[in-house]
Amino acid sequence: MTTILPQIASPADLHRLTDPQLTLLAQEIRDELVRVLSIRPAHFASNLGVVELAIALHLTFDFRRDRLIWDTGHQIYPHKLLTGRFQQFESIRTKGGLMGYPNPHESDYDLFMTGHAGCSVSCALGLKVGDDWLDARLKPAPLGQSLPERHSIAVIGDGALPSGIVFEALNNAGGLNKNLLVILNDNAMSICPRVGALAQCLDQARLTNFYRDSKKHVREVLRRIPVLGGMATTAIEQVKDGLKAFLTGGMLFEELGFRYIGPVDGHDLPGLRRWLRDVRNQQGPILLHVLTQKGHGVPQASEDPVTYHTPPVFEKIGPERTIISLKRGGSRAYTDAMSGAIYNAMAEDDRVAVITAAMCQGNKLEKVRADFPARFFDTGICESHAVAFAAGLAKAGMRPIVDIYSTFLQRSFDQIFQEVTLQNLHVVFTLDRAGLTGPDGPTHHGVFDTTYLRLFPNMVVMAPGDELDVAPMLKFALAQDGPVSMRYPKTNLEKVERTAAPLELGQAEVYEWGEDGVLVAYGSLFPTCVKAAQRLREEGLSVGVINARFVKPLDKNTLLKAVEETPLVVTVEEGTLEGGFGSALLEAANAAGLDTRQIVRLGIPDRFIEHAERGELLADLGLDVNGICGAVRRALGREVHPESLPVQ
Ligand SMILES: Cc1ncc(C[n+]2csc(CCOP(=O)(O)OP(=O)(O)O)c2C)c(N)n1
Repeated sequence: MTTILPQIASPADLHRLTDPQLTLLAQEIRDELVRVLSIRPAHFASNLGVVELAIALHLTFDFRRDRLIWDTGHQIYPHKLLTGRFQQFESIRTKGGLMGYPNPHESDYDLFMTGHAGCSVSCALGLKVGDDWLDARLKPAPLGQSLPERHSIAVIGDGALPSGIVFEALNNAGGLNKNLLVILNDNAMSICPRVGALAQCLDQARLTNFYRDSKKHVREVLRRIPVLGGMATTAIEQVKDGLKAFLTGGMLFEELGFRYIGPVDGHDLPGLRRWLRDVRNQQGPILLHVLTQKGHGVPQASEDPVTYHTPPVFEKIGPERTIISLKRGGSRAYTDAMSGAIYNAMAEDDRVAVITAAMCQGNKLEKVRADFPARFFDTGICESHAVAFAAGLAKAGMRPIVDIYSTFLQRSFDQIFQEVTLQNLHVVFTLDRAGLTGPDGPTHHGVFDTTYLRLFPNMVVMAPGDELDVAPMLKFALAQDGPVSMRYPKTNLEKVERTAAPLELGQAEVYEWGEDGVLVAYGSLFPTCVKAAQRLREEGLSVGVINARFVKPLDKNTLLKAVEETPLVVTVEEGTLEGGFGSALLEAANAAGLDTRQIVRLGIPDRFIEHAERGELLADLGLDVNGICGAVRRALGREVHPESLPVQ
């Protein structure tokens, strides 16, 4: 029975609760997470792990004034439940409902809309510097009184910690010597097991025996240090912290100018509150190392945090929150086709290597990792490094495939420019989740890549029209000389029955010509266009379909012929209209001196797209069969009465 959680309208209500009630509240939050996430796939294990931390933070600080940034934002559910959103929680990640990430439109307690990892320390530092400056400048304190300080806190996971930007921020913060609190939420996991040397450094603190021994050892050493008053006490405290950092793997942070405190137990609520009260009053940048367990409180989730990072819907039972079974879907997605193609390419050619930036599971590369461990590289959440590293591999003569989600590849824009395309190196980019990613929303939709990749000279930019194009396209990409990219959507595989034309550089595949117009699909919406053309034919309109395959180089012969010879050309893409495929055709037609008025572009408009199921979003944006047919009818002046339309 949930009794306490419904009474928490804001964090202020937490102060009325006794310690046992707070413990009960933590349980109720976990029960609510299990209840809602059993019917709706969402971030699960990460949220179960930060329940006590969220409660302790809201009890210690006042985030109406103080600042709190949850890095990435995927672990923000307990925070949402404590900041007045319990009643709407069931709507999370559905159209019109709560977002699965922080959202300032939902609550003043969410400062930034985020979903990409690594920026929390930078933002928290910026807030701290800005608040200090403006508070001092705009609100001079009356004589004898000082304004309470606004605290600024970043909570960052050990998976996000190795991102380059985090170290840029730590370095900056250590230099500025501001009162910034960074809480390292160390659950020993990214989505997959964490990787790299920093992981080993943090493991040092985790090794139970060592940790226990070192704590005993530290306590012993510290006990012998005499307690003095005033300045001397502070100096000795710092020596103590330094010693502890050395023994527990926190030296790195001390070197960067942070006072390292911890590791402390992230599930001991009273203990956590004591630590937070303590660090609240300290000066200078502090790193509080908190150990948590991903999936805490749900046995299956803590035993298998990879599966339970974002599990499919599941059945649950009883007070122990035992999960009976997961309901996995049977359909194959584009990601499966691509990871299979990557596997085959690696089996055929031992120069082929694959690089993922912490998304082995998302990219379904587990089998590749198991069978080709020497050519599988997980860089951690370090997309910029991943791309420059791939450039190095390519220069050495390897055939690197950079397998990164479209939205996350944005991090490496400059490395794509300088290290890859400027050098004309043969790096293959496979962009997963390109297009509308559904319930994750604006932070994760991969809608900009066509635009930002077609900017660069030397780059081949292409997209499979359907399942039949995926494997041949990867083969084709690996046979090229310079940089090549291909994008594919977050959806189940679709197939247009045909004998697919062989792939040739810069050549579109003409599926069928039409007298009244042609739909030119770039990528994922090719099967939808085929269905739309079919329906229009049933209405008496002869509309053809072209599977464009390439935006760069663009198939000018075929596409400009369509512009010249048919009354209407409709470009269809699951990407932004600004500088996308349709723009490329307009540019080419204009350069050829053609009349461009009969070109209609369908795609994502110039605004950020909210969260909802991909199908719902496509329909809202006129990118489903109805929407495409409607656009053709409108352009040809053949409006049909809505009642006469067949039901889709
Ligand atoms: C730039 C970027 N790359 C990849 C991701 C995908 N991603 C989301 S959460 C996550 C793991 C984060 O691990 P950690 O920070 O330790 O948090 P935990 O889930 O363990 O609490 C990853 C890789 C992302 N959100 N942003």
